[in-house]
Amino acid sequence: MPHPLRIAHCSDLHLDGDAYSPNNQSPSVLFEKTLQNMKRSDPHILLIAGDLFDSNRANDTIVLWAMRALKSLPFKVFVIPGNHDCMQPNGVFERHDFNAIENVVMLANPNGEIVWAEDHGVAIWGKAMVSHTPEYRPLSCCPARPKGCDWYLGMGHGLFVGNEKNSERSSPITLQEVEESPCDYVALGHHHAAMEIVTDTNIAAYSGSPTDNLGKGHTFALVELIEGVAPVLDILTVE
Ligand SMILES: [Mn+2]
Repeated sequence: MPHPLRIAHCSDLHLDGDAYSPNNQSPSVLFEKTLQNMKRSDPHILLIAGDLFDSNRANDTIVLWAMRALKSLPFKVFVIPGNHDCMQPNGVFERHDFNAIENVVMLANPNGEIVWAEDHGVAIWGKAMVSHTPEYRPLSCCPARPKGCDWYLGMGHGLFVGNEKNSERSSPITLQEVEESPCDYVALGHHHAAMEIVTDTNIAAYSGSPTDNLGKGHTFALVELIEGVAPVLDILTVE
């Protein structure tokens, strides 16, 4: 029987951008607080579901600071790009190799890839966004559950469009795609307000942005997966 898995999940940090916070805390201060908060819950892994940076022009100072912050964490970190920091020539993730950080895995393949946190029996699937367009479908073509994993997680950065099948919005994510996902949990990013998408078959969530107070405030998600039980999802406010 697989052991329970505790996942920390955040997105939309926009570290090099202007804070969306009215009380003037910089994104990097809020990110640091978020990581401290997460550490208290002792997660097995952290998922960052896009827009760690606000722009592909993010300067070296902030990028190197973020790389050091991730490197210092006592757990493995999985990152996908978002629309603000998508895979572009000379973009932030081309200039800086996050996969060179021992405990960080950057999912940089536009066609999607499965990576592993072997210690915890976890397979993680996600795609790297190249362009934020209606044709780009963050959750399409997710492979079936790989053999040998205890837990299968998905990551995606895009706009939830519910039942709208032919949405003209960019990077759409439909309810059907969530329902049909083979993953035990799908970590989403792009909406800055936390949002839970619970279906009969599946659970996905936007964690909300720790650096924006839209919705429930500066939030991140903590998810507990336990065999035979529905995932336990908590949206937590950064203290
Ligand atoms: Mn976004």
